[in-house]
Amino acid sequence: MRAKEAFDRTRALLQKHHEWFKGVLPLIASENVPSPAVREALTCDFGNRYAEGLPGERVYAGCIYIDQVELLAIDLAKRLFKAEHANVQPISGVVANLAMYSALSNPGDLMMCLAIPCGGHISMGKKKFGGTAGAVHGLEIEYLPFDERRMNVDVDAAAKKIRELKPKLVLFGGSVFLFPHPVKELSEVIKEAGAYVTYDAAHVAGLIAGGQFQDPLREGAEVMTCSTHKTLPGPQHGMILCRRELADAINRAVFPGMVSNHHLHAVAAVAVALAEMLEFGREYAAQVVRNAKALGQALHEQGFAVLCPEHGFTASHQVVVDITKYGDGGTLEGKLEKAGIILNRNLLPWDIREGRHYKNPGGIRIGTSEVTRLGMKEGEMGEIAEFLKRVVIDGEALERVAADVAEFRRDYQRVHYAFESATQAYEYVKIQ
Ligand code: DSN
Repeated sequence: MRAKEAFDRTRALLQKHHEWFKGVLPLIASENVPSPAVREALTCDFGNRYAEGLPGERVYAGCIYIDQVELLAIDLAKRLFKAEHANVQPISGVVANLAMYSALSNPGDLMMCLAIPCGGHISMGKKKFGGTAGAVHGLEIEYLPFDERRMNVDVDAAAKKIRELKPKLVLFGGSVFLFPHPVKELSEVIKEAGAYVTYDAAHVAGLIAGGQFQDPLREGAEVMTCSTHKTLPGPQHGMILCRRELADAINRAVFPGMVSNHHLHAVAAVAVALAEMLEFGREYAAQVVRNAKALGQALHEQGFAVLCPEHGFTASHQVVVDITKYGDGGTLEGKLEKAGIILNRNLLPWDIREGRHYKNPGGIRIGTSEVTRLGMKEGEMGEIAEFLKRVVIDGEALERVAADVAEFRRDYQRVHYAFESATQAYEYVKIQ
């Protein structure tokens, strides 16, 4: 392909993606749609600059406004999460975790966290699986015992294992995260064992900020890492909140440890998103959780095996469905995509034991953050459950469902819970 052709094709594909997303149901639990103001910040000139170091101590000129914006982002993060210290420089949640590992531990130390089939994230993984903690920082990993029926850490078994193994770090949180983790219940045990209490809030940061989930920093967590684009509806970026005494170690681990350029346009977008969360976060996060509970109930009534029915399905933005009666998560994910329903396959805690694999696992994971941002409420969750049933249970023609999904989506084109909505949620922005 000639250069100009490739140029035109790339730009056309970007526009096609935007058109496509106007007519689908975005249900991936780790994604969200940012406000137009966040998108505007992402296109600003900060993205072409360098600002190594902390505000006021840069080793580059040209940072007058960049410094002020980063200080605003830090201040907003501290206020929103009631944290003693915030570092807004990690460029992703994985980088935030890696910086935390590097600040608090040495290669060869032991960390306890969730196994990936139980909701752990790849950044917590063992070396033999290529996970960041093991393969990049050289941590030994032991799993926190997990109660599969409750989809949560088994407190008694975990306390016993922590006392026995005396890890250097215990990390709560993960990518399948239905219920608050027992930070309060285990903090003392962890500290007595000589370990740091840490918490990966990538998935639930927006719910924490909105006061609708647990509050890990008040429950004993000493460090909380997160990405800024899941329930927290900002740009793709990362952040670390921690106790004052750990601030220097965290700052040094981030720079010069992990980043040179910390994506200054994303820091600006984080500041905008955090300001919007201060204003609208409580209302938004409450609706996200109400929607997830309503979606769990509606799917259950449609005949789906939604996990944890006896616990109200969820207390977060996610529901997880055991889909094995109808096929595997990988195949169904593909079918649903053709019907305009975008979600992802997910391992269930018992999948590996039962011979399933991460590519074709037994579960699907569904998130309600993005559809909530588009203005959907409990009633619309019933309609989403019906669309899923038409594809998965009834086996209806995918094109027919896709057309109905697109029709349904016509009324949900603007981002809510934001200061202004000058453009539509998925409008392609041209600046040339
Ligand atoms: N693995 C991603 C997810 O939860 O979808 C997050 O990095």
